[in-house]
Amino acid sequence: MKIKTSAPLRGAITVPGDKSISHRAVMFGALAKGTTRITGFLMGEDCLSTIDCFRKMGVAIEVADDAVTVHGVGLHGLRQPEGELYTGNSGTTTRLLCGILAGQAFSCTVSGDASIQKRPMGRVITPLRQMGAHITGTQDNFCPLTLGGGSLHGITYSLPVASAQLKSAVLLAGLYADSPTTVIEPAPSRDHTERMLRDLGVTVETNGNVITLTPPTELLARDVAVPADISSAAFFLVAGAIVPGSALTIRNVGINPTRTGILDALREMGADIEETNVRGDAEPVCDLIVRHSQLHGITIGGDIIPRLIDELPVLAVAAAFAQGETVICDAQELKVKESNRIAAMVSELTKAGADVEETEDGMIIRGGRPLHGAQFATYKDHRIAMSMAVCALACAGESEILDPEVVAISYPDFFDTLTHLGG
Ligand code: SPQ
Repeated sequence: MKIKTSAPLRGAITVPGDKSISHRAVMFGALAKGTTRITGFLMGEDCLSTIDCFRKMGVAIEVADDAVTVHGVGLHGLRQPEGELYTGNSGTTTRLLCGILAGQAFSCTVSGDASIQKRPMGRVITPLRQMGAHITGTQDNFCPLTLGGGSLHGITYSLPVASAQLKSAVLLAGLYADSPTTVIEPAPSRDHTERMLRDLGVTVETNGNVITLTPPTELLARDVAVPADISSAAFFLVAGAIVPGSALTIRNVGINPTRTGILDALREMGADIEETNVRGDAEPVCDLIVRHSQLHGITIGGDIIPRLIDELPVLAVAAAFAQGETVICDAQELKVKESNRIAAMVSELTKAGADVEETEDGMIIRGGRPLHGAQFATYKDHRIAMSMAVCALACAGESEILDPEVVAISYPDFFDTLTHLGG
């Protein structure tokens, strides 16, 4: 995919549905009693992997345009799949499934693509075993994982990393335990699991960083309207901020406070971002308006990291066009995503002429140099591909994004939207 220096980005766009919420809507709908109609569903490869896994466990799921209907089988209605459950490239599917499978009466095997087979699963194996689950995995840390049915008991577990997937895996196993389950987070991570389970009638109490789930007798199905994904909106927020003359509206974006670190960081860098038409309750949404402005460097670290973890690659792009130094720290988790996102961004931004240094837990970007187009690798990682495409818009000359099709994981129409905007 070739990308040239962009004219100003103007107009209004809608980005696809939230990936985290789409996965959970299918999973929880499958475990509920009754029918769940999901609108705004993300038809990306990751969420389709989730649908596929639950179909293999006997759940009837209909897909039409951006609506999905899940015919719930109840908490104890899943059936043993024939063969392995294949989770593709999706860490969320893999880890949340582990929590659910830990509580089933049957055993089955879960695995995914080459990237998934390298991502750490020991973090979910440890607490699920403490709850009584039988799990084996390659080197006790990697897929394929085989999970056998066991009777589970509630635990109190301090998460070693701020991870919504780990938190969710433990809470989902807690649905099947004989007593309440408590997780303690080092810093708040996205809380869609807690909000959505509450909506289905489960008692989930949050007190600061301590979350306790009381095992329910059943989940009651409720329709879900999925907001647009702020992680996908992030690419256009940065594009609008760095391409001179831009003024862009992004409609109906989810602004759950555990996801809005990107807005806080960009504003601290001097970005002009307006939130209008704020609405919704369980998952608040708004329209975002971004206008070009001169950015400056900041330090991004500490508790904000889990609130913008997936946006750090594109924030690194913003930093390369900002005046002064940006330090990204406390972000070791970036090394165990779909790719090592620290190494990937340092290498690709360097190709464009940026001054970037890799550190133990992040990177230092000395911004403000004029950048030039180059041939950018994606490491088969959707967020690296889209981040470098945004970078290319503000580079002098032409760039090429190799393996552009990887965007289908979370944003199949990304390049169409970019082209439509004149990028
Ligand atoms: O699902 P997957 O592959 O892990 O996707 C990513 C992404 O960039 O889309 C991470 F690579 O998002 C995760 C996110 O980083 C989605 C997620 C969730 O829905 O619970 C939580 C975060 O991961 P973690 O490991 O911090 O819990």
